[in-house]
Amino acid sequence: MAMDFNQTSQKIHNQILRAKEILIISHNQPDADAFGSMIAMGHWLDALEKKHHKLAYQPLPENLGWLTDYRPVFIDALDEKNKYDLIIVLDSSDLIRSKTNQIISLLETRPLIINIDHHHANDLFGDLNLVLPDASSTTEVIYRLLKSINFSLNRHIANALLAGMLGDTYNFTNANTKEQAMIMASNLLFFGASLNQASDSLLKIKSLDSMIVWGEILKRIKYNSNLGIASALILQEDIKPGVSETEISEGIANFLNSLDGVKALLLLHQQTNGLIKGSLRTNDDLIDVSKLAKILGGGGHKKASGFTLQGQLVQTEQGSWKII
Ligand SMILES: [Mn+2]
Repeated sequence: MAMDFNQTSQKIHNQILRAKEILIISHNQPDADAFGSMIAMGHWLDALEKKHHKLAYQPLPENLGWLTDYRPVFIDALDEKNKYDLIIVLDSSDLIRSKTNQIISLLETRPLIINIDHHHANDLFGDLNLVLPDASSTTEVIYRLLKSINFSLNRHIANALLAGMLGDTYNFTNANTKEQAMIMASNLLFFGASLNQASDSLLKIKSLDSMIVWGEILKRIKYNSNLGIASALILQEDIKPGVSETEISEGIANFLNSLDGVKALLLLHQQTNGLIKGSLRTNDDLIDVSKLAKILGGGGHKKASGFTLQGQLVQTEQGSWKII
């Protein structure tokens, strides 16, 4: 490894100690790893008595409400009055997905940028880059960082780290689940994290309405047995009030990926704004779905990636679907 992990961790620690005001950012449409990373980082900065804000694109979803404590600022609240001298970007492979470029342009002086991530396509945009493509999640990278500088975890940090890792490993079931992730999980339990609460909050279907939505989507699944590819669609009319679309689409993508015989999964999700969000998943060691996502203008991990297309999903007379 070109990067010396302990040395970079030490440098990050030093820069944080030196900073006066810190902004924590993660990507748009945050998942459990993004939220867990921001929350864990916030607790660490609290322990160091460092003034900081977490920038939010979305409020914490209800199912993660048990994690303490998020207290974000929203992007419209930022202006040139903010004097951040350090930005920590989490779980984002570039500065665009986290909108960091946009935020920097609002500030008078360019702050130092720390990049902590596990995407193999991370373009190392930071002044300091702590990127571990073999880590299950960004919370695992943060866990290793805190361990390397001998920071003693508390229950709140342990819970946030566990939630992120369980989210990205889909409860220890996908290809991200390596020995290191299991060791980390058992250590987090030792520090007081609740495995029950974390896995319940990430996996259980929350309501009868959600279950009915799942039913509609599952009816339309197509499976190509020659290629081992399953595909599914989420239409706007599937979504009932009070049901979280992100939760549904993530849940469906992960669920279908664990189906026997499915080598790869394509999920197309019609959005209200004329866009179609695509998700790709695989558990096959030989398949890298991020290559296809990249061709379609998206990105992500080898095992889980996504892309966005302009268009509308419509059913043909033969019953199949096309994008117009
Ligand atoms: Mn992640």
